[in-house]
Amino acid sequence: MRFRPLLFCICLVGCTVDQPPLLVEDVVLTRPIPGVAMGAGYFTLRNTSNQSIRIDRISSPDLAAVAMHESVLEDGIARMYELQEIMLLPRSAVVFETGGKHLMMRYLETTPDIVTLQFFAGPAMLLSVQANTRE
Ligand SMILES: [Cu+2]
Repeated sequence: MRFRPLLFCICLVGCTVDQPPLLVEDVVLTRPIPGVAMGAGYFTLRNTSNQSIRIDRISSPDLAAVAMHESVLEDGIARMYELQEIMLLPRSAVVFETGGKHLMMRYLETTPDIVTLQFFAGPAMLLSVQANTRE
């Protein structure tokens, strides 16, 4: 019982010193377009480690469905493809932005003000972030 506060302090120090290898920055989640209940997600994913990171699924408990897409121009026509995975090379970043890679988000009946996004590599959740939805 006497040693518990000390152990707690050690844990706190350890947690703050360790920088997570995967970061997400500048998250923008658009609210649903009327009639289709779809929104888009944009952000920068940053791998701060010396190893590659593969993300094969992004999910959310606050949304009906989430998919990773990429927009491409083919013969002047914009098309979207679903991405099966995102590979982040060591110490690199991948940007999800308008006209490129993006998240397609299918909303539930009510639009949440805050959405949690969970990034997975197989069964392992690498990162969980919360962001506000906006027009
Ligand atoms: Cu899309």
